Amino acid sequence: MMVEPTDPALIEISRKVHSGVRLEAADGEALYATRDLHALGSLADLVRRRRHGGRTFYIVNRHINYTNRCVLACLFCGFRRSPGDADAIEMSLQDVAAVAESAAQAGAREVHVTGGLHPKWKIDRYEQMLAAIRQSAPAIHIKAFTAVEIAHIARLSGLSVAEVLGRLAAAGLGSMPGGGAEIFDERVHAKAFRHKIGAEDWFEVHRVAHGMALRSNATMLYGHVETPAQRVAHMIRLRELQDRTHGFQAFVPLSFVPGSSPLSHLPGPTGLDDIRTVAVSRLMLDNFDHIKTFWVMHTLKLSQLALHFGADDVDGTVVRYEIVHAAEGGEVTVEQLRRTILECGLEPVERDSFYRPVA
Ligand code: V47
Repeated sequence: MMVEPTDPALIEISRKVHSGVRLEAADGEALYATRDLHALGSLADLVRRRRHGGRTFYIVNRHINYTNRCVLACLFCGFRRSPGDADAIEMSLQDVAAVAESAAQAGAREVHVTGGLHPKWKIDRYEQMLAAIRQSAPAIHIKAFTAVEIAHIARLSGLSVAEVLGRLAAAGLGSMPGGGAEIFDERVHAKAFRHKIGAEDWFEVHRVAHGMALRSNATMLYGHVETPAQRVAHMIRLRELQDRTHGFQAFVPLSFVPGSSPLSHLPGPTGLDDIRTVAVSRLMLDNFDHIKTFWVMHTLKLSQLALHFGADDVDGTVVRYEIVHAAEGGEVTVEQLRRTILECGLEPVERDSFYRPVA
């Protein structure tokens, strides 16, 4: 049942959503500003149900973060280590292969492989990593390497993005995660992650990937130094590329965890901000099929709410996640994920890496 808006600013927006008219930046900003949370959630849920009914997706997967060494020093990141640090990690090819093999034995369909920007490794090292996974777990889907890693591999190897993606796809890359987008705004980029590739390069990698029929996701890291207007502008830029390529599968809003990052003095987003961001993204990104509530950051408890505010995907079993040490910790079982979804009155659907239901 629809909740009628009490906030006059939502009345026209509500009309647009009901008749399928695309929202503009000002609408997104009004949705961020409203105190009428029920109407916001109700509109996002309407869009979610139009697309998916009660179907709610999860995947049996495993995240592998192969190194925390990184040439960058993004202010929001507590994961990176410098070469001399005692807790710098570099997983060997055998280690990566062994994790993939044990994931496959435990029923995983996908490994999500990503890491820091290693100062030395060139493309052959990444090809070997993919080949090692292929060999130890032949049936597993390899979703790997953010646009930031791809651009870095291209630069260190003296290759174009298309050449890198072509070679990695030939070695077993199946799709790409959405990381590294952060916030596209140039002022935020200059303040918080100056040396990382900017929006143009991030989009270029995804454009080339989509041109080669590689599907990818898109993220937004929110709750640090950006404004709501900059978040909405970020979503609109994603929507523009999606109009042209239709290569994005899911939007993944990543809730900033201050933890041990250089921005640890910031409070991080509140639960309300998390929920709002899920809902606004569902409403703004009218050409994205899926909105993911990444439970590692949202927690399973908040993810239940997010599933009523526009999200239709909870990622998966994850097992180990090194990039942030969030409250929820590492692994959840399939049973826990299904119970989380069922308790919401929704239907859990185990999916493969392309959102096809698996029996
Ligand atoms: O790009 C870094 C983020 C991203 C912090 O595509 C942080 O399905 C919160 O992209 N607090 C990598 N976030 C992870 C990622 C991802 C995760 C889950 C699913 C998918 C997908 C993609 O992690 C980085 C950065 O934006 N990050 N530090 C932090 N302190």
